[in-house]
Amino acid sequence: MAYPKVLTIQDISCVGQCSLTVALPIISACGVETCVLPSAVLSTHTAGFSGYTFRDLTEDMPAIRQHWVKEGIKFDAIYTGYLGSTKQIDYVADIFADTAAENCVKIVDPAMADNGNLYPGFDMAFVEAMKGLCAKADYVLPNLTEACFLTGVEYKKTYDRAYIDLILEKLTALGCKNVIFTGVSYAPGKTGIVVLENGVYSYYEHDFLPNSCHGTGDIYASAFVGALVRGKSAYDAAKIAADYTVACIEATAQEENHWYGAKFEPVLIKLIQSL
Ligand code: PXL
Repeated sequence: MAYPKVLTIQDISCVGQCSLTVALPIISACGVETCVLPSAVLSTHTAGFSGYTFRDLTEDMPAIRQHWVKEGIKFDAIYTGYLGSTKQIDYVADIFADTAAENCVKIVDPAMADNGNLYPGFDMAFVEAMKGLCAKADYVLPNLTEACFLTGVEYKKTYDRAYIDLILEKLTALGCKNVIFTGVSYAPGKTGIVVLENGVYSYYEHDFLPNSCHGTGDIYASAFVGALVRGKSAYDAAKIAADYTVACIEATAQEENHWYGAKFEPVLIKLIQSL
């Protein structure tokens, strides 16, 4: 892909350094044309702010898709993040079906949960619908909580390789083709990414940073998508995205007032140089 065209579908949280305000600059910085479909507009993200506004854009999605079909617009990659409603998942499936170029890579981040809990506003009906979308993707990028909700495996804070293998087996049974499993820790002070590609397991381990901040899942997924469409292997893209996310967290350390997101902009150059 000389100059790939990527579509990313997720919300705009106007303030909060997550979803589209992270995905658009990061994927663009990877040298890739980045098209967006906002699933909702919120005044802030929902993790830690209260009283945020939420404008659901579900009913705009079919007309947007139809216009793209009429214009003959196709995407080389489609990456979905936070989706605002169960119905949106059906509409995203229509977008997959109608706007994917030949060999389009579909990446689904089932952004719906963290730290053992669903985000506000999500329920098990959403989880059920998300299972179907994951089965349509080439790559899914769950964290441990999301993987547990998708598979019905109990969420645990301490675990071993057998526990992760069980989750991977169940994700594969759901129809997930390749899994980029984030935040998997096998040793104190360490965390990492499990990559299951074509049934082959690999693991990239790095230091665990205690000052983890909100929005790093979106930073990670965006950097992974950018690196993947730039031709990196899934493992290399997973590693590049992990190193970049660590740099973002380090750039945000010692900033008590910056709890709502990670300062990803000053270290974008590191991501660009790693491509
Ligand atoms: O980072 C995931 C995310 C995206 N969008 C919104 C969110 C969250 C996580 O809480 O609230 C609106």
